[in-house]
Amino acid sequence: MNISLQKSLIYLLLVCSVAGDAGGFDMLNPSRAVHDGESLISAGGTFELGFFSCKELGLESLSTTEFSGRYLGIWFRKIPIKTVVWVANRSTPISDSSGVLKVTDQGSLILQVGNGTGLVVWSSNSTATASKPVAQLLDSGNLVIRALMDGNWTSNFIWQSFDYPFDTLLTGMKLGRNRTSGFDRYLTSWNGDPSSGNFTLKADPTGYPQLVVRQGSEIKFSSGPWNGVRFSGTPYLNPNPYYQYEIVLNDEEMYYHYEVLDNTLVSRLTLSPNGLVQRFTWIERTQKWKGYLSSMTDNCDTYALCGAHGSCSIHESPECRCLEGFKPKFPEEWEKLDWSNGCVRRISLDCPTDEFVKYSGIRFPDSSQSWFNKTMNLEECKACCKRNCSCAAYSSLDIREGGTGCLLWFGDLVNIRELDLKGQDLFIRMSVAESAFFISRQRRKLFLRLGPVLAGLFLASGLTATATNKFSSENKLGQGGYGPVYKGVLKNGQEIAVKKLAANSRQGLDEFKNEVLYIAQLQHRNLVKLLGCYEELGLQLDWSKRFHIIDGIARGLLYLHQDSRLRIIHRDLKAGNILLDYEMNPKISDFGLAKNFGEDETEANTNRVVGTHGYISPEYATDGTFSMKSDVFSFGVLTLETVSGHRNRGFFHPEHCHNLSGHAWKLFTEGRSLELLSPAAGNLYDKVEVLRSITVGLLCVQRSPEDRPSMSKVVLMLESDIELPFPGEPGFFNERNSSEGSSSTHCPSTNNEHMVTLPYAR
Ligand SMILES: *[C@@H]1O[C@H](CO)[C@@H](O)[C@H](O)[C@H]1NC(C)=O
Ligand SMILES: *[C@@H]1O[C@H](CO)[C@@H](O)[C@H](O)[C@H]1NC(C)=O
Ligand SMILES: *[C@@H]1O[C@H](CO)[C@@H](O)[C@H](O)[C@H]1NC(C)=O
Ligand SMILES: *[C@@H]1O[C@H](CO)[C@@H](O)[C@H](O)[C@H]1NC(C)=O
Ligand SMILES: *[C@@H]1O[C@H](CO)[C@@H](O)[C@H](O)[C@H]1NC(C)=O
Ligand SMILES: *[C@@H]1O[C@H](CO)[C@@H](O)[C@H](O)[C@H]1NC(C)=O
Ligand SMILES: *[C@@H]1O[C@H](CO)[C@@H](O)[C@H](O)[C@H]1NC(C)=O
Ligand SMILES: *[C@@H]1O[C@H](CO)[C@@H](O)[C@H](O)[C@H]1NC(C)=O
Ligand SMILES: *[C@@H]1O[C@H](CO)[C@@H](O)[C@H](O)[C@H]1NC(C)=O
Ligand SMILES: CC(=O)N[C@H]1CO[C@H](CO)[C@@H](O)[C@@H]1O
Repeated sequence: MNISLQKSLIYLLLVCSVAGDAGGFDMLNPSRAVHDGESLISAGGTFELGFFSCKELGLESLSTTEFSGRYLGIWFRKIPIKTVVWVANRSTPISDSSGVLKVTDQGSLILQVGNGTGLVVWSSNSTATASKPVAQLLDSGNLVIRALMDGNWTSNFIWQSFDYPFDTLLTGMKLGRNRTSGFDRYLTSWNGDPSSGNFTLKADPTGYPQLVVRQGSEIKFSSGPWNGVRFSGTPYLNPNPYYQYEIVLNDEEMYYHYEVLDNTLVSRLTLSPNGLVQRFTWIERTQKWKGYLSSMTDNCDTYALCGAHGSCSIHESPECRCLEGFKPKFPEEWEKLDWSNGCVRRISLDCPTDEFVKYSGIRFPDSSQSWFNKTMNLEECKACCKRNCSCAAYSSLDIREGGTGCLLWFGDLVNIRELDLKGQDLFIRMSVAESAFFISRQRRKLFLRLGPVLAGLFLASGLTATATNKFSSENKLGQGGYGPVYKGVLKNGQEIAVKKLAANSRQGLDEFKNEVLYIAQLQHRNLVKLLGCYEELGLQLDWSKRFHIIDGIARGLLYLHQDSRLRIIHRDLKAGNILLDYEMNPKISDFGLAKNFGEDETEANTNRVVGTHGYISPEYATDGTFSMKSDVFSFGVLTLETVSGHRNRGFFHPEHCHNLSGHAWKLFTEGRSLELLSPAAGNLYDKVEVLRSITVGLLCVQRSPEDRPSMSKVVLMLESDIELPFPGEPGFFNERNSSEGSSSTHCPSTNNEHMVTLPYAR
């Protein structure tokens, strides 16, 4: 009895001395197990492996049974707050202290109850290829199994706990996958106790690598793609002297890892029970873990808070806006702060002609639907994106060395936020029309004039190519900065110069468009006049946009005539005075000639007729009498122009010499009104709407002012289905008795002074 007591005393002392000695017991072999109450300690004394219960972890929210269940785990040995970094049987705690960890002869670690005789609650399921397996707890916190081969340790581990992470990533662990086998290492949150919670942190294998937190299958956080220095959405994670981190991406593997540079620093990255990715460092002085950073710094870190094509900014309230060039998909929802359905394009894409617009200082969109190439440069990248109509955006892959590689996004762009830093630029696909609004961001209020827009369409429908004889070399006038300039002749004899942007002139495109916009804006007799912009600015004005413009002008005019406190007659309504904003909303401008009317005044007289040919009513031109009905006349002309895409003045038809209004009336009386519609308006149009618009246009250009409707009637006729009167002959309608089929030269030519002018010169 005395002897056995002494024996157990010695045994206890041994255990104690081993536990107290940092250099001690770090290995297991088939003949040496770890019982509950014993532990393995890594050689440098940094980590300890043993049994624990939640009671020891200072967790508060647990039931008593969970409190007392025993787990096999690894924790920081030198840190007084027990911080577990790995657990073997996280979902099956042992109810008593009979657990034993053993290495089998086959090289597998097993955790067995009943003091090594009962149920195996956990197994590493590994098998050694060589004899004499041992398990060792390394100073990195990695529990490994190795085998002895000819007296030497095999260099490869048969198994390692680092391959089966818990909720903590330590230096040297890999978060990611083997691309050959698909074997994935990721973090799973605690669930209050060590059993698996609902959150995972994975290196996303689809597209270009990013870190993604999911709750179940739903994404909660995305770091944004790796950019060679950091993740796009973590601008605060700059290179620092404490630790280095990177994404490793090669044919074999894709993973995130980090290394602590100062080995006196104790640091860990964890996925918290509520799904936050947090880095902690141990502060010796305060004896506490200090949160170094977290995946959630503010609301904008909530995944896809603003929906597709939305952008989050913490400097705005509310946080969400649509990216420039986009508008809320469901404005009412958006107003009520429900941003989940995101934003859609203001002007839809038209793939082969699309352009790209640069967005700076933003977190890149989720890259799960992306494609990358490490060697392409940015130009090749753009070309690649442009070729594939489903490519939504592109950027450099790696921001170092001025940017290398290529990253392409497909599908919706989600999870964009504004960042307070310069850096990566994202180039988003935009229709040419939309991109025009980005050309000079400093000129925020940029409007297009209806005239050039219509003219652009007019030319885009093939006229330029024929006018220049398909850009033949004998018509080449010279070589401009952006490409060749050709001489052309329009069918009415008008000579024009056509600047063709060379396909390979990538650098000039912005300047070219800028010039086009400038000329479109600045119309002065001494400046080169823009006749149209062939294809490059081929704004697609479909029928619904045309009707939107007609109706908008009608409402604007109604406001001037009736709704505003002063009755105003514009007197110079024409396409050149209609400004279009980015949504093609028309705005009547240039009130230089406008005149106020008193309540009872309906008509006035002037000695000097001002205004623009083609839009002036007969009574104003001949008698100098103007009234609201003269504006109505001009509106009628505008309507016919918008429908047809032709200007009234200088209108040419091979078969007759009517003006546009005459031509429209002719078609109307022959029941062929739909032929007036511009082919550029597309095939999808509301026939009734087109016919009503043409009829309203004709009613407005009638010779006698009394026959023309008021603007309130016009709005009513456009917007309702009331019966329309039959329009009479348009003012100035005169068939100059030319014989049918005569050539254009027989038609009296229009004034030459405006020859090389914008079709809608002011
Ligand atoms: C557990 O097993 C070991 C031998 O493997 C033995 O020495 C020890 O006494 C046993 N303990 C209990 C409580 O049965
Ligand atoms: C080991 O294999 C068994 C049986 O296939 C399985 O139930 C158990 O989950 C595996 N253990 C681990 C840690 O993979
Ligand atoms: C074992 O290690 C010794 C000494 O490093 C070396 O000479 C020997 O070649 C090794 N044996 C094997 C099989 O690697
Ligand atoms: C990836 O998996 C394959 C197949 O299982 C294996 O041969 C290879 O060694 C693994 N690569 C790494 C880096 O672990
Ligand atoms: C995990 O998700 C399930 C179902 O989605 C839910 O019932 C459960 O409460 C969640 N658990 C936690 C810890 O959030
Ligand atoms: C990446 O781009 C380079 C250069 O354009 C090309 O040679 C290479 O084939 C591309 N690689 C892939 C995987 O597409
Ligand atoms: C465009 O890219 C997507 C994604 O890489 C691909 O599936 C599709 O086939 C490509 N389309 C064309 C026309 O190249
Ligand atoms: C129609 O043509 C005549 C003759 O060229 C012209 O005087 C008149 O202004 C034109 N009508 C309109 C509405 O422009
Ligand atoms: C056309 O000519 C005929 C006679 O040839 C004449 O009666 C008619 O008035 C002319 N029409 C116009 C609009 O001048
Ligand atoms: C037998 C059993 O349920 N073992 C579980 C122990 O915990 C691990 C997770 O760490 C599970 O994968 C095992 O299934």
